[in-house]
Amino acid sequence: MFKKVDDSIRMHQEDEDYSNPPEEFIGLSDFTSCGSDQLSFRAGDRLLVHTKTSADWWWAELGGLCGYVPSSYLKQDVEGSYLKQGVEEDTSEETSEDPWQDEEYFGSYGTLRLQLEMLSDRARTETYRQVILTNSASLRGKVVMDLGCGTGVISLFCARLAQPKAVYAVEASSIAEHTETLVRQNGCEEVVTVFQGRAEELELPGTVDILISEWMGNCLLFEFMVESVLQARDRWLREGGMMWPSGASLCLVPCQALDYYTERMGFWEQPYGLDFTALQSLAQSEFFSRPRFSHLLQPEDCLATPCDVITLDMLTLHVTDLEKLRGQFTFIVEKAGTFHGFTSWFRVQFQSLERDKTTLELDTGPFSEPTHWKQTLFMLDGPISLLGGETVSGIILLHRNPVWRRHMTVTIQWRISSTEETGNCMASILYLLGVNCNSHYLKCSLIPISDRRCGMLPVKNDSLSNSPLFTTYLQVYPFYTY
Ligand code: GJV
Repeated sequence: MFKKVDDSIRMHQEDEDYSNPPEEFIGLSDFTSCGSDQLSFRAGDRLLVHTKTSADWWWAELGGLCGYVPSSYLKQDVEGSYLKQGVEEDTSEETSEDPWQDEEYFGSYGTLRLQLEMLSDRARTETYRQVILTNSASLRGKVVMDLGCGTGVISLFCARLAQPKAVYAVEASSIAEHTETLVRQNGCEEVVTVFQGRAEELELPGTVDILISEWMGNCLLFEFMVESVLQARDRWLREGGMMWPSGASLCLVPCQALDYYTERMGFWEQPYGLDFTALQSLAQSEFFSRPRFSHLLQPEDCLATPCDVITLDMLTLHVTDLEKLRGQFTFIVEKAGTFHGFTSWFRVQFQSLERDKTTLELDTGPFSEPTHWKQTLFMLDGPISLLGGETVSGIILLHRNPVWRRHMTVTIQWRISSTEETGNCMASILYLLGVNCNSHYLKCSLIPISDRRCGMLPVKNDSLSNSPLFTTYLQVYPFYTY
């Protein structure tokens, strides 16, 4: 049932004939090989693809060397082939596609559906209200920027609960047309100014003292709105100014997900007294190879104490840091249970403007009031029994998509160790934890757009050397929208 990815590739490769002429592709970003059968290349390199072995891995040549390369890292050399044919420079849709997908992105935020979802998330909205309320004295006379203000709720809290000098409410979607009206109807037009447009193109009268934004997506970073926030910070936040949130972290826990597992996998055991187990491997790849967004993890399904795997300081974080983020974890299993997967979520902190006051926090985890983000579940291929005292340790990698800038790939590489001989360490199955999530940035259902965005990213077996490692390969799934 568990198939080793690289073996299946190798088998295919042997069957291949080379009768088709190779196609030229260009590297979209650097790729470092993780084994002798892979080929490293740099962004901009021209590779000859001999065989499209699978959707994810292609057999290619560069500088006389051959090896497997991830297809998602390559783009067709449209320009080169056009020029070869003597056609003028390429202006096809292919190259004019927006890697930020702003039209779709801002289009979706122009609807009340998403605005309602965010506004009616009590834990979220109330945290921002509390931040402003508890800092109201220090906000007096300050200039605030509310980036991605939507309907303007945070700006209105500022104007109503504190006495800022000015609030710049910045919103790129068409909802901004209504925000102006709401500002007026709530009598805040003297203080709040709405700027309709992308924050990146904003022109302001001067710098701001506080930059407030609700930019967090699923697994903290999806949507990568954080890049807009960091750019606005570098351009408009005065020296010594405050960022809200001031800090953020991604949290992880190994967990049980018995109901979800039974619903999607167990079902095929004996529906209506029939044996449908032949569909189980299909079910597994269809249901478990992508993360499950909007999972509500029950506290009792946590197999260990959750931990922060990645933490970000919003004052010092650079846009370039977002390309690759890496975290480590060691979980000690607290009670025996079935390990079905990992669940992740985020926390953000709001440091007080006054030194001695406490930092407020929005925690979207299973031990806090549920939010509209809920949590994200990454299922294993199959359940594993764990005993109390065993450890689950490994690394998590967030790799931002080199082309589709609002997306990223999540890879979790892990192993189980125990003091006793439980057999877990000896398992020779290669688990494929398909945990990509080029996701769902619009907080909605998933439809693939194009195969071109599929791929696989191999992960190096670094940092974990002793016992057998459950190597995790990562499916880079198509991009989703609704
Ligand atoms: N400039 C202006 N408005 C923006 C920008 C930008 N660069 N990026 C996002 N928004 N927490 N993941 C707006 C977007 O239109 C929406 O109304 C809001 O910010 C997103 C807030 C929630 N998303 C999130």
